[in-house]
This record gives sequence, C-alpha cells and structure tokens, in this order.
Amino acid sequence: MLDLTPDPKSLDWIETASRDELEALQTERLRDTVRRAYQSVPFYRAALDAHGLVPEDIRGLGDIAKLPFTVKDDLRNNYPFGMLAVPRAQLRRVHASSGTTGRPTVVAYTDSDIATWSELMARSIRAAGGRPGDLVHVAYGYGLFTGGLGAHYGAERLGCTVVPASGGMTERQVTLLQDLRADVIMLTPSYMLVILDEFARQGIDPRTCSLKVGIFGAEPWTEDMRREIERRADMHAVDIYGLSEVMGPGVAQECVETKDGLTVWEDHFYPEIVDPTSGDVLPQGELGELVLTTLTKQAMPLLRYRTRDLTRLLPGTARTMRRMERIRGRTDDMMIVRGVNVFPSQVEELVLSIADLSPHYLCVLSRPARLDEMTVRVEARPRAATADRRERLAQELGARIKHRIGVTVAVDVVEPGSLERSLGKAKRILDLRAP
Ligand code: DLL
Repeated sequence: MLDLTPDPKSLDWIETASRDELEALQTERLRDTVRRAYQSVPFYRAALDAHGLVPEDIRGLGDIAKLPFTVKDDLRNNYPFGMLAVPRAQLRRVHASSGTTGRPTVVAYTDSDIATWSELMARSIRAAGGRPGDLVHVAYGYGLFTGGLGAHYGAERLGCTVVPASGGMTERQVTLLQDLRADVIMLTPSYMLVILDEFARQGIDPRTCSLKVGIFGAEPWTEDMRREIERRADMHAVDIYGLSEVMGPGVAQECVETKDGLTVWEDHFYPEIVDPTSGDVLPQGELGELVLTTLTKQAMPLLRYRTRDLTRLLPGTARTMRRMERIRGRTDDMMIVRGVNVFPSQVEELVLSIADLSPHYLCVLSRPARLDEMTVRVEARPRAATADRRERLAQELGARIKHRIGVTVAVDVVEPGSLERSLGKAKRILDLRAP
C-alpha cells in the first residue's frame, strides 16, 4: 500500500499547534458559544437559569462540567427550529437525522457553518490520505443524510474531483470506479463489502483497481473489518466519525499514517467522556459515553450533547488533538442477553475471526418463552457453503461467542447472498421481541 503521510506543511496550523495554543483557542470559543447560546436560544437560557448559571461562570475549560447536558429529546421537543441561535432566514441548509420512528431531528447550518464543515471535511480527507487533484468517489447517500453532501463539499474544498455517486445501483458503482479510476472512496464499510462482492461477481479483482484509500464511517465497524477490506482491495481503510446533530461527518478522523483511532477536531468540538448512567465525567482513557460541545457552530450551538456513542479518549499522536478509540457501539444498540451485555461489534470480531464466515451478519433477538434469546445469522463464504460445513461453522462460532463474550446464543450459518444488503448504514440487530 502507498505511503500517504501528508506533508506537514499542508496541514492547518492548529493540527500541529501546542496543547496550550489549542486550549487557549478552545477557551475563547467555548465562552463565545455559551454566551451566544444563552442570549439567542430560549432553551439554553432556561437550562442555564435552572442551574443558577450565567455565561460569565464559564471562564475556562474546567468549568464545562458545570453546564447541563443536551439530549436528543431536547432537539425533538424543539422541532423543527426551536434550537436556532440565528433567524431562520440566515440558514443556508437543513439536514435531518435518520430517526426510524416519529419526528426526524432537523439540524441547520448558516453560510459560515457550511464553510467550517467543508474545511473540516477537507482536513479529514487529507488526514485520510486524499490530496488535491484526487478523484473522490462519494457513495454515501445524498439528501437529508449528512454523509453525501458533507463528503462532497469537503472533497471540493480540498481541490479534488468529486463523483457524486450516492448509494445504490451497485453495478454502476463498479463501472464508475473502473472507468473514472477513483483514488478515494467514501461510504459505509458495510456498503463497501457489497461493492467488493460486486467486483467479484463481475470477475474483476478489486486489488487491480485504482483506489488508494477508503474513508469509512456512519456505522460501527471493527479492526477485523479493516483488515478484510485492506486485504481484498489492497487499499488503506480509515475511520471517519460524525453525527448530524453536531455537524455531520468530519467531527473526528483517523490519520492514515498511524491508524490508531480518530483525531477529534478539538478546535471545533470539545469532547468529554461520561459515565452513561451517572453522567459523571470520567478520566482520560476510560470507556464511556462521548459528550460533545460545539465551539464554532453558529446556527445550532450545542452544549454537552450526549451522543450515546461509547468510546474512550486518548492523547494525540499524529496531531495535537486528542484521539478517540473506534466507536464500540451505541448505548441504545447494547443487547442484554441473559444478563450479559453484548454489542454487535463484539459479534463481528468473532465472525471475522473465522476465515470461512463472511462479514455479512445479523443479530436476531427473540423471546420465545420468558427469556431473551439471540440468534446470530451469518453467511458462509462461497467456498464453505455446503450444509455440513455450515453446521460445523455454526458450532465453531457459537463456541467462540460463549468463550469470549460469555453468553449462549444460537448460530445460523446461511447461504452466501441470503441476508439483506444495505446501501447505507447496515442493520445489525433485528428485534423480534414483543414490545
Ligand atoms: O452518520 C454522519 C456520518 C456520515 C459520519 C458519514 C461518518 C460518515 P447520523 O446519521 O446522524 O450521522 O448518525 C450518527 O452514526 O452517533 C454513531 O452512532 C454512528 N457513527 C457515525 N460514524 C461512525 C463511526 C452520520 N465511524 C451516528 N463508527 C453516530 C461508529 C459511527 N459509528
């Protein structure tokens, strides 16, 4: 694989500034954000009043824990425009989060928010190994989802040529990749697997294609999945994180030269890790829920937003900013099977530890009697698809899950191609339990 380490001279100054310089900038921006939120967003005025706080009480980064949290329901309750800190006419765009039930959550951007987002996405693509002049194939969905347009504006800002493919029409994705010779591809890791299978179906070895790096995010994935993609396509695979409430993709990005977790673009988002139950701030290095405070957002500043994503914060390596470990899962994706907490990513790791199992899997929850049960449905690789081979694979995976996670599950190894494919975020949990 190519060495894609960026030239230090091409980085934004803040990426390699000292911690002191970074913290001075964060402090100034935090104070400004709190002031604006208090003055312009009735929700925040009421929340700070209820805590007996005025903006002047937040003098430094150490004061941030005094602020109340913001949760997803606060955005729902203020739907659609109640959280705005600017008049509606100053918005240039809205996006919405993918809420499967009820009202979506609408998020909003001013001109300057779009400019900041584009810059952070340009910074992210560069950290991933993209360069001005590269051809960037964007297969995140375009539309209300932030993936497509976020990647698009960032790639343009960096000076790349964008192919706005969006998700779907997989056969054509392969044609475009082959004919236009993309350097960079941006999409969910699960959809990348679908595209790799389509390469195989067309009889093309993806290792011969022009891609040098893939920037994968919007859903949890694992180190084993990284290895699988890197091996099958002979390209770098790096992680990108973000959420629409806070901006969209580009909140944190893994640097290709280290591949050791995601650098949080801390000059724009202040991260904390809290205990998901008590809300107490946890020391650096401990696993907990990521909480983000926006430091530059104009249209919709957010104070201490509870992301529900589980990770830990680590010191910076390739950049000054701190890193976060790859997201382990969401608090709401945690399955409790016979009292044992299980995340789909733990299942994925074990699925991929068996060479004859494919990365296409689904955790099915049911309650046949009074106890919750889990069945892992996973596809065999084509070379291992006979009935008795599949039966033996099922036993093997069941044993590994029992041994490593400590829970007894049923395993159903199904034929290649029989599970539904996703064109965006993969669905890893099917809950059949009666409500
Ligand atoms: O998924 C934004 C995005 C688009 C990120 C493209 C990366 C690439 P939402 O639809 O609001 O926004 O979903 C946000 O997706 O809270 C996480 O639970 C999950 N997520 C996003 N990136 C990752 C990642 C976009 N790299 C929610 N690893 C977040 C694990 C991720 N989970």
